[in-house]
Amino acid sequence: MFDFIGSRMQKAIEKATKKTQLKETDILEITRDIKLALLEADVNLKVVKSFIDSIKEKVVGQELMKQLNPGQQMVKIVKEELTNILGNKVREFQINKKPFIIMMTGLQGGGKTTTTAKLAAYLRKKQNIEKILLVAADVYRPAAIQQLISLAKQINVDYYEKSSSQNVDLIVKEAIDKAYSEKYDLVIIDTAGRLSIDEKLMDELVRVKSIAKPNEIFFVADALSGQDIINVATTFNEKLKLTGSIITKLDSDARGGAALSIRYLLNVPIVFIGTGEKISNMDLFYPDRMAERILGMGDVLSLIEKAEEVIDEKKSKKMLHKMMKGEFDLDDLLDNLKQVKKIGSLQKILKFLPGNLKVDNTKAEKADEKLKLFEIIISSMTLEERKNPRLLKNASRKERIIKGSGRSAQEYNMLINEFDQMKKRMKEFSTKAKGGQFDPSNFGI
Ligand SMILES: Nc1nc2c(ncn2[C@@H]2O[C@H](COP(=O)(O)OP(=O)(O)O)[C@@H](O)[C@H]2O)c(=O)[nH]1
Ligand SMILES: [Mg+2]
Repeated sequence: MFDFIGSRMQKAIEKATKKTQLKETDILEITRDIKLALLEADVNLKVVKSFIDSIKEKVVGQELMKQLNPGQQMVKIVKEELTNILGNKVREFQINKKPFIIMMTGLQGGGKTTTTAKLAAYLRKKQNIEKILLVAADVYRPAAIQQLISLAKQINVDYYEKSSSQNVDLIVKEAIDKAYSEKYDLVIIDTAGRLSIDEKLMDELVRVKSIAKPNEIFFVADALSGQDIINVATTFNEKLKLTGSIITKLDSDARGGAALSIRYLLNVPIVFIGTGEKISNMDLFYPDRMAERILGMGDVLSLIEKAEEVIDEKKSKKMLHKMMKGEFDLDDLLDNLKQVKKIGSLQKILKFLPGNLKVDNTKAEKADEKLKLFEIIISSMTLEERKNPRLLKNASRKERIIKGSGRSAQEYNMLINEFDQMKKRMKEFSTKAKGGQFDPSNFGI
């Protein structure tokens, strides 16, 4: 699902993460790509506009261009804003009174009857709700009543139906009376839908609401719906005051954008999503997980968060200053190695990165081994030696460290050589910087 948004969105995101610097034109290009991806997915234009505006606002507000890893920061902003559009936090759903009454509404074929049964099974399992009554209030199509009965039997819950009558008001009233007198825990009313809104249907639903006094009124929206579903939902919301929506058929290759737009436009939270025809194919809706899925970011965000958690910002700034001044020593290197290790191996870090980044596993593995080796050797040095690498040329010190670390002279020399080269590169970098080719404030220093 969402593959269509996915591929385009992921390309935009990939573009962003690869940049070490973000220029204004980059931001325009990336937001344009995101905009196209959303419009292609049939997300409502108003929603897209507001989404793009809030991204731009944040990018400017956080002075992203001046930060370290601006591309990754941008990905983070996109994810946060998408999560916001989708409702931000998961909508808690708790059966807190008896009988708890849920009314299912929506157009015909959207998935009301199927979702009625799914909800019953879900709540029985997750919230230990035992005595459940499904009410067949879609009375105009005998097949619809039969469908509800057969689903109720399949999941082994009670149902209330009256095939002989088309008096919806009476059926609902009798069902609710039964629920109170027989102490049901949960009642779910499956109402009738039409192919489009009509006044008679709306009036009927308003009456059902006043008779049943439901605790929740869900609007069931098919992910396959086009933009028209927004008008339908608006009318349902005006007449019934919806408490939530359920988006069905998200397992299909539906675009989903229109149904998802309902959340933002009407401020009606998405509570559940349907992900298949089977009874168990229903999940609570998590805006953040959905955003991640749409962005196809894999675990990149958790990696960024982890890195933020682990890497002490003050420390890294101090380190950068030291590098610039040519004061970087082996103790600093050890510190750096430890920080990388806290996040995980280089291999793991590379794997976390999104897109089709080709990772040369043997290379990454070798690099990881080297990091480990360096850490071991540096750990065998005294603090004085780490701070003053010149001491390391001393033969007896060298011998002591090699013995203490259990590594070979070759490995020891490799570390010393690489460290020397590292320092040389830092010096070059720093000279360029002082020559005005590099402005440390671009790095937030
Ligand atoms: N793939 C898929 N099909 C679904 C889902 N929810 C419902 N359906 C199918 O959609 C069709 C219409 O569902 P139904 O519950 O009868 O809709 P109603 O007219 O609103 O009651 C049925 O064939 C269902 O099996 C879903 O989440 N995924
Ligand atoms: Mg039905």
